[in-house]
Amino acid sequence: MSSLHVGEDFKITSVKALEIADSRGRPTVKVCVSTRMSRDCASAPSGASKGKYEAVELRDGGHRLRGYGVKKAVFSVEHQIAPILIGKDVRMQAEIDEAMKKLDGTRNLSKLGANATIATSIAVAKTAAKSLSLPLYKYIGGVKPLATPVPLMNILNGGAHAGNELEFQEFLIAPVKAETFTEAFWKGVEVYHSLKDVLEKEYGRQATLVGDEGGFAPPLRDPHDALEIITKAIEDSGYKPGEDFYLGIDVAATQFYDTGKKRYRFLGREWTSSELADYYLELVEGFPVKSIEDPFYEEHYKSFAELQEKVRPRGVIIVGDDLYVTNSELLEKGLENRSTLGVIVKPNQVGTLTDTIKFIEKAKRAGQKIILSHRSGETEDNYVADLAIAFNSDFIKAGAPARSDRNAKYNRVLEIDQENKGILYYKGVEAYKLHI
Ligand code: 2PG
Ligand code: MG
Repeated sequence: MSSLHVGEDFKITSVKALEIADSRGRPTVKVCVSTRMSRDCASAPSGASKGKYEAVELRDGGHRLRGYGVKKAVFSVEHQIAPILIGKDVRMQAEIDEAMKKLDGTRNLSKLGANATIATSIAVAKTAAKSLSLPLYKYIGGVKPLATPVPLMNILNGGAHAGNELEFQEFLIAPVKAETFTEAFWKGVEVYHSLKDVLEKEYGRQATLVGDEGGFAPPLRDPHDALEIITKAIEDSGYKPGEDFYLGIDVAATQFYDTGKKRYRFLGREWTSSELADYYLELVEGFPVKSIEDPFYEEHYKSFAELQEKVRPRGVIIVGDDLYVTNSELLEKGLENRSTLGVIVKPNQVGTLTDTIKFIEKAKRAGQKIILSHRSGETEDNYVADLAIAFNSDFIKAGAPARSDRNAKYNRVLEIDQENKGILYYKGVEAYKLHI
């Protein structure tokens, strides 16, 4: 075959889009990219507690599907993006992503929709990987992948993800003591089931109903109670909290911040940020909580920094999610302020794979811990797992080890772990080791 023909094999021949349903029963965009030899697809997830500065998820509005339809985004893909991508080499990821951004022309991808661009961008990467007969993590990570991340499993749901009274959005367990990801994951599963038993015993069967991310959504209000019951579940499984398992919290504090009053509405009263900071200190003293995500309103870089400084001696990582929305410029601001020691990475917050990579590289250079994350509204797509491996990320956050939209991600890491037996080491406790 002449080299001309080889080039032809990598040319994009079609870009198709489809409206599919996500885990919350809301429409989302699926995109399939084809070359002469291969074809692969990706779909966009969707958040419930979205950051103010996230790239825009294009929704149709109007009456159909309560305004959540994504026909406009499907149109963007098929009639605006496809014409500029067809004929391009599918391996030219950066060029393709740049072309989509230029076509959109806005800072937040509000014309084409970040749901349209992220699904296209990831589908391009998957198709390129397939055309080279490589798994996605190897195509993106090259020979780099060395380790498996610690799963941050959200086993108790609150906030915007559940119908209970808990203001804090997520209570996470991290099985740090294990030889492999596989071993760690199954330890997490054991605790998930013990938690179900404890909840049923203490609050009745209703307490075992689950939230958007597959974690239980019991009728609790106070985060102390949530952490206590999780600690009990860990002990009931025969493990030691603080040794076998660390804990984490995603407060998603913007969700209960009153911007007019400049106060947090929490536990039935109004709180200042310094009162809330004291509350966090109590929690890290009372429980082996080693990560706190979005403890304050999404623009309060200084409050994040003050808390990070206070909890650092205990090895606690303050994590920016809504604070950064996977945006390199906002990360810069956080780095200047020393706001965090960890970042959440959600490709759909920024809209392209290339910008996601830029964000990860920048965060890594600055010594930040990397947490590849799903969204609360998910699909069966598992690309975040491949990204977590490709970038040697410290953690993967994909909800509870239950519901297939969540386990699609963990199962993919299990698969990669099995395929690379003895090659990928499990980060475990090392994931929490601070380098800055
Ligand atoms: C978060 C995420 C995922 P959402 O806040 O970290 O757990 O939630 O997708 O609703 O923003
Ligand atoms: Mg979050």
